[in-house]
This record gives sequence, C-alpha cells and structure tokens, in this order.
Amino acid sequence: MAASTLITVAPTGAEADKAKVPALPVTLDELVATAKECEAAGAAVIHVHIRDRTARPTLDRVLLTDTVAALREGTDLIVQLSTGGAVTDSFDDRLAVLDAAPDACSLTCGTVNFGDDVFSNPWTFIKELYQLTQERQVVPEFELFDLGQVATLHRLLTEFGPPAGGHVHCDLVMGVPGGMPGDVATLAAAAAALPDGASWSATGIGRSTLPVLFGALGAGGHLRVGMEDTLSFARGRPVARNAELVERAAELARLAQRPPMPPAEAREFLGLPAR
Ligand code: KMH
Ligand code: ZN
Repeated sequence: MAASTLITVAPTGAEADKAKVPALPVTLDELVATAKECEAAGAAVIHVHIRDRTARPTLDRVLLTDTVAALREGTDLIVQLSTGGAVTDSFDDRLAVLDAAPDACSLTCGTVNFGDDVFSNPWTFIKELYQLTQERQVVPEFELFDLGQVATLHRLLTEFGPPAGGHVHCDLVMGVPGGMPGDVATLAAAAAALPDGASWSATGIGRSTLPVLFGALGAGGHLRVGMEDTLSFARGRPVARNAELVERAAELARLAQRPPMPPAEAREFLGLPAR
C-alpha cells in the first residue's frame, strides 16, 4: 500500500452553473487563488476545466495556455488539463488541449451516459488522443467511469505500449448517473481489474463522495476531490471553498496514516520530470 496519498483537486468542472454556485472558481484569478489554497491544504495535482468570460466552459487554446502558465507560476501543483471538456465539445477541440503543453491530461477510456447527456469517447478518439500524449510527452490519467472502460485501458496499453513517463495512473470516477455506482464493492472490483503496477485514485460524485473516499483510503488508493464532483460538504451545507474538501481529504489521509503526498514526490510517482 502506498505510504502517502496523492490528492487531486478538481475545482471547477464543466457542468456547475456559476450563477447558482457563486463559490465555483471560474476566472483565472479565482482558479489560481483556489489552487494556492488547495496546495497549502495538501493537494499535489489540479485537474483543470476553464470557463470563458461568461463563465461557460471553453477549450480556448490561448486561455488554456495562459492557465497552465499562471498555475505553474503560482504553485508547484501538477497541472492536469481535462481533455473531456464539456459533453458538447468536439473531438478536435479536445485533442487540441494538448497544444497548451500541460504536465498531464485526463483520458477517458470509453463512452458513458452522463445524466441526460452522453460523454462520448469512441475507440478511434481514445487511441488518437493516447498516441498524441505519447508524442507530446504529456502524462495521461486514465479516467474510468465504468468497469468496461478498464478493458479498453488494457487494450490501449497492449496495442500502443506504456504512457509518457512509463507509469499507469488511473482515476475511478464513480456515481455518475450512467456510470458505475459509487460504492465500496464496485470500487474493489474496479481496482482489482486494473493493469498490474497501476496506481489509482477515486472520486465519488455527489452523495457517493464520502463512501468512495473512505473506500479508496482503505484499499490503498489515492483521492480526487473538488467542486467538479460534489457541491455539498454535508447534507444541506454547500461547499464554501474547494480547499475545505482538500482539507477534509488530507485530514482523513493523515488519520489513515497515509499523509498527503507533496507535489515534488507526486511528480516522481507519476513519472513526470522534476521542475
Ligand atoms: N465534463 C465531463 C463531460 C474529464 O475531465 O476528462 C467530462 C469530464 C472528464 O469532466
Ligand atoms: Zn473533468
């Protein structure tokens, strides 16, 4: 079992509406301030979605490039850009995310129903994105919304070899309406099905946040938390700041005697060059 816990913060996502969730960081200044607070609280990785001037999700290349630069300038966090974007984003725009030259990116291993929408990730797109990460040396995090997507991950590694950095790190995204449920039995099954030597984190959407967090810590996994995944801190109590989710995860990791992994250690763990 890993001696420390890699904590990823996913502060914004593409779905929540700033008008209804004022605490959501959507401007570059808000994002950098959030990132600094989350780093101080124990995060090592930031999973980034950006918004435009009207707070709508965007994959604008200039904004993405500026965001990577600002996060690097203001923090030591590993900058992981989302290639999932919003369900409305085109495959071309999602591939072009790598032009912003992040440290890392998400790479979802299959199509999944996503509430009333569909998050589309056909095999042809997955393999093109994967090969691009290898060419550009951007470390992918394999996002798995369902058990069938683990089979696709095996296929990807068999056909195209190891990722940039050489280490396979996955994120189990649980509790999406349409994906695998966020419970401990499913978490154990998914973790057991991963490739040998892979590390993994898990995140539970909405109400599954805490069961998944406790399950992941107990099973030797790592943690992702943030307002992309949950907007409630407790029943009837909205999240006030992303950092309070990181603080809670870090506290529980310490109680589990697997304290938060500092960013420099996380870089080595994920196969990224030192900064
Ligand atoms: N916003 C979802 C449709 C990712 O970042 O790679 C996709 C998502 C996954 O959030
Ligand atoms: Zn995301």
